Amino acid sequence: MRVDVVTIFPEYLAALDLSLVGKARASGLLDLRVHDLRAWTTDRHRTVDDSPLGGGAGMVMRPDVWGLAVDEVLAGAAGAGAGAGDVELVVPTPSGEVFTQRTAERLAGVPHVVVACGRYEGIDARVVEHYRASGVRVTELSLGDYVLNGGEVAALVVVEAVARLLPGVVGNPHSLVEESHGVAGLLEYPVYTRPPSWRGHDVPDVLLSGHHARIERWRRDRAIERTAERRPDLLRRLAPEALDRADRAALEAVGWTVGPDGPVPADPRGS
Ligand code: JBK
Repeated sequence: MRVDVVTIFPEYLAALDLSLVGKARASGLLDLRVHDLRAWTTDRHRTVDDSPLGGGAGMVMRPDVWGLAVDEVLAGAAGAGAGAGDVELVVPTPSGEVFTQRTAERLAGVPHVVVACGRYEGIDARVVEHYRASGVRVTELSLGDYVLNGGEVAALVVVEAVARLLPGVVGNPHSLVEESHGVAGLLEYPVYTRPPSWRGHDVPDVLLSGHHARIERWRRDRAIERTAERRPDLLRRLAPEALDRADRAALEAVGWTVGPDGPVPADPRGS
């Protein structure tokens, strides 16, 4: 898979030389290239922004500079054999759709991803409009409802989340299916290692019992409990068919019941 990141802070992406992503790059599974947007400026001051038309605070990134950059990055990969339908332009922005594990899974199947990192108040809206109109798939993504100074952190998040899904990047594919936000739609159960007693806190006995069916049940109960407490939004999305009798008992124990559309709080006055 090829990923191009365009930013005015290429050094920000240095973390992608490390760890699993660094290994994926070294082994050739991930062809990641980071570009300095200012390489496409044409003036002496290498200007990438201008004041917002219509007034208002801050600065907006210029469409002409972004157009030259994205054109060239798209052409570079097309020359390397990727077709126009194989590319997706990702633009991190607080007004984008929320980036989830489903987004990462989808992007892991795209041969070429270009991430355009905006700064200031964002990129002139015509850039997204132009590439969409020219047939490029464009996705505006948000990490969540908080303010960052630019898209670079989101680019790091997207590249890490996607790269670890590429075949051969994560050593044990089992660790890809059991984790939080996997197919089960539940948060992960709590995990423990040795020593079995630490500062007066003991590892739950069942985990030392060697009884695999009981361990599995205990873990699923804890996952249900945690999800109810921390992420009721995820719990509501579970399909009733996915919940067995023991799951329903675990839900009842934390004040939930299973309605025709899935789990809902048992107390009708509750949230
Ligand atoms: C935010 O992806 N984001 O969430 C993001 C990108 C650029 C600026 C931002 O404030 N939140």
